[in-house]
Amino acid sequence: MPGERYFAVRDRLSELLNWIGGLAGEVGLEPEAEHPAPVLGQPVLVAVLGEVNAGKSSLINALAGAELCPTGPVPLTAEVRLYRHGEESDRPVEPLLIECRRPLDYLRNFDLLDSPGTNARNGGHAAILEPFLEHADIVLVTFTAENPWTAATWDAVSRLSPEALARTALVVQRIDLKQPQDIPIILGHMRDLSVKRVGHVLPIFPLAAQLAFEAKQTDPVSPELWSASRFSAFEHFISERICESMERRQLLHDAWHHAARTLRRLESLFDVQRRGMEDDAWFLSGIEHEMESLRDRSLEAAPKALGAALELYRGEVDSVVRQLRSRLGWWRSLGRLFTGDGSAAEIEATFAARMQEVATAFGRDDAARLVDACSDHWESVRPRVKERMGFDAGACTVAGEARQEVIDRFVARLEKAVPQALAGLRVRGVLDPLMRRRNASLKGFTAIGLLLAIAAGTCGVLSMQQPAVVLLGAALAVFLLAAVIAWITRGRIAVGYRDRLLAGGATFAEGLKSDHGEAIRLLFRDYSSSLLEVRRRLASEKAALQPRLERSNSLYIALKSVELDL
Ligand SMILES: Nc1nc2c(ncn2[C@@H]2O[C@H](COP(=O)(O)OP(=O)(O)OP(=O)(O)O)[C@@H](O)[C@H]2O)c(=O)[nH]1
Ligand SMILES: [Mg+2]
Repeated sequence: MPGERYFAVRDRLSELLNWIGGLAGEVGLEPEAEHPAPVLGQPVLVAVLGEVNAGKSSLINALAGAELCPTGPVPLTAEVRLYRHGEESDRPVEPLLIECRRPLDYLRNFDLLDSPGTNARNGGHAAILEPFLEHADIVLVTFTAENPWTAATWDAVSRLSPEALARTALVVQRIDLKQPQDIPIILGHMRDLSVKRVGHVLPIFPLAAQLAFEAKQTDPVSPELWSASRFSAFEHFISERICESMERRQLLHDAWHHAARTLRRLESLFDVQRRGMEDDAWFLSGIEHEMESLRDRSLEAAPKALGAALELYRGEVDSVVRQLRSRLGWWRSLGRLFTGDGSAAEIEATFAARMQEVATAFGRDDAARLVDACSDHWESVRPRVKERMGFDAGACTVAGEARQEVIDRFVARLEKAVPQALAGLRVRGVLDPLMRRRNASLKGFTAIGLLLAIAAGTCGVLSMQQPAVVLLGAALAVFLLAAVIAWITRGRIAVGYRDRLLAGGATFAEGLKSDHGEAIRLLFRDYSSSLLEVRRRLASEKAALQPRLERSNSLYIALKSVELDL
């Protein structure tokens, strides 16, 4: 196909323009109104004119290598026919102008314009032809070897503008009908006429289009027919015209510069985006740092916060000791001498349960306080993210609906620490020996008192008045002594137990300390996941930018390689 070199560069360039346009569209790069993308796909227009029956349609068929136009010895082409690529159709555009679409590859690059003869009866087509001749890339004026001096065609050549003439070549058709020695004479004659009509010699090609057509139909192309058609020099001329056409070259240069400018704009856009992302990452790490320092401050304040747990602990100790005191009352103690005493275990169990409650209550308050601090901080983060990155960072992951769950997790973590903290107090089994000793002495006194009372009763029955009174007095004295001892030991046991428990307060708080710290860390880990959406966005922006940068780099390299072919 003539002009293959030009079409190859054009196609490569138009492919690159498409890719660059696609990338620009993807990243929302606005097209510059003052620099519209040049249209490269415009096919080369070859217009053919000449006398009726000169072989114009045959010339077009030979160029396309396909039977596009009807040909024959009688006048056949009655209107201007523009052959273009597309689904097969013949559409009258105006009277005497038909647009003929054919699905032929050759027509992707060439628009071929066939015309009725310059001397055809209906001369109306001349006006239709004129604008095409002015804009055609190549104008081919066809003569026959039998009669190359036809006046109507030479008149048409004379009427061409200087611009059109610069793109015009003369074709002497059916050269196969002439003897080789006649050809130089015909050409000489043509040259003289050209000088006479247009002031200079136009390019002249003697050829036999029908033979060229036939040669192209054979596979492989028949060298005898091809050489006899003398089409080779003619197609070479068309190629040169296309490749050297100033307009076409300018179009390629414009397209190349357009592509290069769009790539430069893309690169600077990517550069701005990259720097924006770096700033965003810096901004994000600033917020992470704020979260970490809030966590560290909370960890530093943790011992002070545990002071509140200590207060609760003391309150609970007082209440447990009160319960112990009431259990050690005289009558209740006396009653248990006969039923058995499980008070020590019960009090210890109560104490353990109360400590669990202490941990729960403290955990709830402390977690609520920390969640509020996080929530306040997040409310200061959200507008900053919106302003800097242009989207809403969403809700705080430890506040709102998640609040209760976060508090429960915090509390559960502290509650888990209670058995360990209690074990550290070493108060288990402390009460039991004291209670046993007290009960044993109370039992002894009660037994002696009862024996004395029984003896007094016996003496009374035996009418031994005096000893009965003495024994009863002794029994009462023993009971009184037992009551005094019960009262004293109750106070001692209660005070001793209280002191022991109070002394363990710090140990209890210490036992909670590491789990409390861990609970704070976990709460802040949950809080830091509030930034997940922001991190995800930034990561996806980065991930999208990298392949775009690579695409733009490879497009730049491809564009550079096309520059060498321009
Ligand atoms: N010997 C010979 N005959 C040719 C050649 N090319 C065309 N012809 C014949 O010339 C006659 C006219 O050819 P067309 O291509 O129809 O000519 P045209 O200029 O399109 O004719 P109109 O459309 O009627 O004006 C036909 O009979 C062709 O067979 C050629 O290279 N050699
Ligand atoms: Mg014709």
